[in-house]
Amino acid sequence: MRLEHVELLHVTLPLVTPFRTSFGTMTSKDTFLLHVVTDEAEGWSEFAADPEPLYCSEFVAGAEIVIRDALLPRITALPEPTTAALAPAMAAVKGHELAKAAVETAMLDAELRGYGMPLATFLGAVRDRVPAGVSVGIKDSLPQLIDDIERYLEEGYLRIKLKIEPGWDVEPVRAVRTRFGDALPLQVDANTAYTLADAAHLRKLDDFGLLLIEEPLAENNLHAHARLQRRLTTPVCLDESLHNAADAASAIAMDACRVVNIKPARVGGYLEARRMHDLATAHGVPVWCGGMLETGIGRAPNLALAALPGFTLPGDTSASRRYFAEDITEPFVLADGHLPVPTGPGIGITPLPDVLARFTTARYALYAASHPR
Ligand code: OSB
Ligand code: MG
Repeated sequence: MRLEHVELLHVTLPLVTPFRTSFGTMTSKDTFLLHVVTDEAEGWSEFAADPEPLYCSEFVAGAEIVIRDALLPRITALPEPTTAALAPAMAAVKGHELAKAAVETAMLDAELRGYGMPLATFLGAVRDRVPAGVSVGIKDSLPQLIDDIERYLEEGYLRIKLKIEPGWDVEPVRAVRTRFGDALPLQVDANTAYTLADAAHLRKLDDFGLLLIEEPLAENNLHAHARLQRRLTTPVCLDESLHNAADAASAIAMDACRVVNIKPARVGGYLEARRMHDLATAHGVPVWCGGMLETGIGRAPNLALAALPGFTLPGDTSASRRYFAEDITEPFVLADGHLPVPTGPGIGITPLPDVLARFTTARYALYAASHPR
């Protein structure tokens, strides 16, 4: 495989409803797509983070620079840029997992398209559809929260995740349990908003039979999460703190988490995501696929990953219309609470050219081989 061209496309898609978390409010998905052209096939990926480094330290403008100046030069120097060679070639660059994931995923898409192989087949998927959960942002009032959840449940979502923060935690959980009953699969995500001093307060959540509490404490503080887990019966799940499979191994060994959120972008791509899945599954730890409000380009490969056997909990892989009035790909539509795993080669989907053109705010070449075939 020879890399001929890499193009970056800035896209801005309005969200159907503002998404508020403990770290901020998003009203649009502002990011970039990578489009690679090789002598075998073309590939697409989406950078998962946002213009500001609020969820994680990476952000759109920084990722552009690191991809252009640090990652692509290491890849174009390879004699053969097969997907498996990319992470080792990029390893000298510290961190920047989300940027590395964008590079690796576009190349993986192109390589698999060259073989005519779907990503789900490559990863070892055992399902052709995956159960869908939905992540529900912080609202201005409890009635508004209940209304929104009612609508999602009518649409068929099989699991609800509530975003929480200090001042919006026990009461919303209680209101949801009171209205929808104890059988509703329910979990919460704090996005690092608490400290160990809140342990006694978070313990109140133990009364509500939650599937898990996601990333309650500071990013990367496995020790504090282990100490919290000792005081809770609710399983702790880590998101922000796990950057690779080795982090998950440490966290599991320390009992810092009993569930793992796998976001392929956060761990540097689908190859590492599969290793994290294998590691957790070998330890009997359930995993589920997180999301970053991706367009169809980011969602399609997440659905392939979520079809692996260890993904025993519904993920944040929701339908296109939960995020956007119009997606840049054919929309993913909920059927019986599930989304279909793409069956075409590679990630199984490409942007719709007309829609992509309307949502694209800038595009430029990041790399062009001097002597393309
Ligand atoms: O913490 O899981 C998170 C969205 C953006 C950034 C971080 C998170 C989220 C979500 C929504 O919870 C997941 C989704 O529906 O894509
Ligand atoms: Mg999270």
